[in-house]
Amino acid sequence: MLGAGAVACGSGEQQAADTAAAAPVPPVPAETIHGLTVRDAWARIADSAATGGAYITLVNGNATAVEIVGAASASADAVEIHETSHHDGMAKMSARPSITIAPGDSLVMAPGGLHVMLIGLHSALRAGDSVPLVVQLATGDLVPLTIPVRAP
Ligand SMILES: [Cu+2]
Repeated sequence: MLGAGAVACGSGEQQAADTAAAAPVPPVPAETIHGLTVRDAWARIADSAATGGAYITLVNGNATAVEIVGAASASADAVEIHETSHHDGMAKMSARPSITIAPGDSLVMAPGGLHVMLIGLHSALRAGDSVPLVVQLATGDLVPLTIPVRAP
């Protein structure tokens, strides 16, 4: 994914220390960054060393289209934006190198559809944890998010 290396994967030890005193994470209020309003962000509970999924809704309040070209997280080796499709009863995930949101449109991620794939998690994701995620725009702007972990 473009720019996936922009947020270096720090040592796993440091990550564990940073999250040691995890308090319950309150629901994230909608916030607007670079004209994108972020809603309903959450990450799925995951075992250590597994692949995780996160879901966000982005509303483009800009007068122009916004193109998402990647994402990165300090909690995972790599991040890809995937789309789940179904063929002959089989679910298949494919990476989306970019996604364009027209002015006024929303990008809605949900289980079974578009999602953020967290590849090579550095630690387990438990309810109440949070995951940092930086969404990268074609303009070079970054949308930094803190995503709470919960059960689906
Ligand atoms: Cu996926």
